[in-house]
Amino acid sequence: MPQLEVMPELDYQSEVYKDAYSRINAIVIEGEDEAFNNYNQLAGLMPNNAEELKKLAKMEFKHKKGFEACGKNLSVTPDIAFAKEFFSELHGNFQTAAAEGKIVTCLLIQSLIIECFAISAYNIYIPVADAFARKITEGVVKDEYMHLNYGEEWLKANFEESREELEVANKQNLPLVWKMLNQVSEDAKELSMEREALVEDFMISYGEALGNIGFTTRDIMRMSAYGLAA
Ligand code: Y39
Ligand code: FE
Ligand code: FE
Ligand code: FE
Repeated sequence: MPQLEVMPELDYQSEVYKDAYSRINAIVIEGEDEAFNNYNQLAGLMPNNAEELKKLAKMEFKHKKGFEACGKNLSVTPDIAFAKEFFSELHGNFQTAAAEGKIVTCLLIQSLIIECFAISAYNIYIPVADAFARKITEGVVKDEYMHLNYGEEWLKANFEESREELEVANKQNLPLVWKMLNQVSEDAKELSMEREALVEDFMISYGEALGNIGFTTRDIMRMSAYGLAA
């Protein structure tokens, strides 16, 4: 990864670092809050899986608390208004799908796209985080792999009847990820998180997930191409 090459010492107390952190930390806190709400909403849509989904929601709530502590530890006030705007389109798409009872679309948005986004961001953040945040993020990322696995398993078990909806939902939502990454890449860079490393890690996790649920390599290539233009 490019970020493992020699880089200038990070000053976690500098104004530039803290300014960037106020947005990245807010995105993570708001993202965890979205995830908490999304899994609780999915529990309502999937009564047979409600118990498990509520457990995932509880984990997301704990993550949110952990990242709030990371901001406090650096004396940073998270810019939550910025973060709400950042998630608004993805949030809207999830809400529309949930209102229509489209479980497959909701799972693709939360358990594949958002979880892969989280996994890539946390993996890239851990080596450059302050000691306090690193410990918290290491604990969180383990949970995110479980959440991704939950979505993969359900979609794999229901692959044939889900694939068409998955293709449509991918086409609609994957471009939003690139838009979001582009919006945040300058701030991420201030934290020593390189855009290319984030993209690479995301694509690996997302592509693997699509493969695990039953898509062919050819499908994955075609589906991954959406959004590259964004
Ligand atoms: O499932 C989860 O816990 C996901 C909500 C959390 C998403 C976190 C979003 C991270 C994006 C940060 C981008 C920084 C470069
Ligand atoms: Fe929400
Ligand atoms: Fe989480
Ligand atoms: Fe999660």
